[in-house]
Amino acid sequence: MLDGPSKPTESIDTALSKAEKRKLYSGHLREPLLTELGNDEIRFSEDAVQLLKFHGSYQQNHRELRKTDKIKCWQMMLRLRNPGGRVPAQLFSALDDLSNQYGNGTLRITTRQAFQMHGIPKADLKTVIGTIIENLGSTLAACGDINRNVMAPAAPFENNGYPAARKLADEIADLLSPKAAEGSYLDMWVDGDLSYRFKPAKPVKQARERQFAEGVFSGSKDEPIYGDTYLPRKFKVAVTVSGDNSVDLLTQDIGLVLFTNKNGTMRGCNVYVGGGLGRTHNQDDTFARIADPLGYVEAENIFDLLQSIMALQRDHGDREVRKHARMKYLLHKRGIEWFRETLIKDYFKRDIKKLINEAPAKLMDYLGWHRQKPGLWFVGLPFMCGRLEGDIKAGIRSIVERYQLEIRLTPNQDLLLCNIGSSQKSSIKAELAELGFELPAEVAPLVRHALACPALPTCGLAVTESERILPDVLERLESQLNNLEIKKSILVRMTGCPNGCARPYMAELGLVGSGVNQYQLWLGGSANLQRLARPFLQKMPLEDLEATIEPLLLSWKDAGGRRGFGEHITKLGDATVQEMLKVPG
Ligand code: SRM
Ligand code: SF4
Repeated sequence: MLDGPSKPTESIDTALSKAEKRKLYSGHLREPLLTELGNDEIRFSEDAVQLLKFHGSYQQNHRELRKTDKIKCWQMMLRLRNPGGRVPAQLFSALDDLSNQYGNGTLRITTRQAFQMHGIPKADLKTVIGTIIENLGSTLAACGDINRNVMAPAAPFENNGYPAARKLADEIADLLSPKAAEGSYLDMWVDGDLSYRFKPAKPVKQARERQFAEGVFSGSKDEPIYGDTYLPRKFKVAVTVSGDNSVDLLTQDIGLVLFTNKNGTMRGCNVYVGGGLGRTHNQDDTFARIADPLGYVEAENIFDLLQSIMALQRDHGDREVRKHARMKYLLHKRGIEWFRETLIKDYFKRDIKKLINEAPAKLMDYLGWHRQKPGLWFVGLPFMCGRLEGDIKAGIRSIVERYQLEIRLTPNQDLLLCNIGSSQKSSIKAELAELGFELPAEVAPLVRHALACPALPTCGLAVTESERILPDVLERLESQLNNLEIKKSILVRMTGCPNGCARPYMAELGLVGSGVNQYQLWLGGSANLQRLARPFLQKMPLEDLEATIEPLLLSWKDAGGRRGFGEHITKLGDATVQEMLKVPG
């Protein structure tokens, strides 16, 4: 057994919120979860549910099943952490089996490059998480008030800084991994088998030792960087290379753009802080926000910088009102100058340089065939809303197993098959064609970049549909564009509520659930994800979509040129757009 439950190091503070007390008195995310895991109840208590999130699982009450089956409706959603979206062949086979045997038979690629599975009964949770750990996977810190899955470009390119970005994402995942909670995690799911403990590389290990340094140290010997109450809220980091915005960099708590030396090692990073999208309808003090530029930091200081930023948010983030607890609200309230000064003075204790020039950002998706390096290929396969099921899931598994391929998941909810030898290429091509992936790069343009969150029936926060109706919405928009003879495409994203899981506020056309079959209409994001969209209608019935946007589409067409839809909206100006939106009466 590793790091048993220890007494909280902080004094008992009756002013602490319920959420904070739960963390503080849990023995590092252990109780009452561990006890309840062993009982025969079909569901966990609210206290256990909140801790369960840090272990990568959500308790869900299936929104349709609960009308007919009061027992089976209680099920667990499981989320893995796959830094940079990497899933080894062995893990994929295990996940496929687990989803078939214990889950609802599907696997779902998330917008942060991880796999989720749904429908797992409480009684099977230990078997499922234990099997994931035994097969090179982890669900630790996939959810909860802690650093989440670290994103990085999924493409396995061997040049242009991509290997360094992937390496940095892996290292950050280890760097910001909890210490004592890892003990609780292994105790709970693999009976304390320490052989599954994560093994950070030497530089990460050394940086973790600096978590005890003045400023960064939380005061808790058990959890030096997080402290016994962990972070005020979830925390998200992404890494990319200059010009590649596959990771939606500006929506992250910390976004890093990595630059390399001539030999391909990291030279340093441009750093952005304070992005985040979650909001609540009719509460203007909650909002989507894109990150501010913080500056450029040399490679040797990147780990310390990340630990410093996290410690600053740990100490200054709002722990009273969870709706205001993300780091973006700290940036909004105190400003980037205060943030930079406080960071340098109290935590980082070094200078931060000015940003260096970056190539123009592009939303990369890597669909189709690409040369990985001489003699090796990878192929990007499109998946609608990231859902793998039925024959396609079985077919992908068979290919992955027989050719021992590595999978990489993209933030666009697509899947890359990597490490394909030149001699294997034609047979894999033929097998993929049989599965229906004949020309994987030739996806209808609207479908190619569209995203939707799961929403109904699994998400407890969904107000209305998203994933289940996205195909229909795209078909309708496609035929409208065809009818209007518009040859260009639009970046469409949809969610079943304002939390923003499919990052709709960055889209050129965002649909955000605001009532049953009703959506807030967001317009004006950019195709390369550099600008926030703006809300124009609060409750647009979905059936009115085409009629509502038609005047805008026509004016876009009339304007001609190469300008994207989001760009056109911005050029028109909000007042004109508002006037042009035709609300069917
Ligand atoms: Fe999310 C909560 C699904 C990415 C913002 N998100 C949820 C929950 C767990 C619902 C709940 O709390 O009960 C959803 C589970 C639905 C289900 O049935 O599976 C859920 N979020 C997802 C996923 C699976 C959507 C997808 O289509 O892939 C994504 C999992 C990513 C991962 O692998 O870690 C997912 N969620 C995001 C993103 C996008 C991102 O991270 O790049 C955001 C917006 C960015 C951000 O964090 O600001 C996002 N999810 C939220 C929020 C609002 C957070 C906030 O700051 O207000 C919630 C609600 C909450 O935390 O209280 C939420
Ligand atoms: Fe659920 Fe809302 Fe996230 Fe969609 S955006 S998965 S409805 S929390």
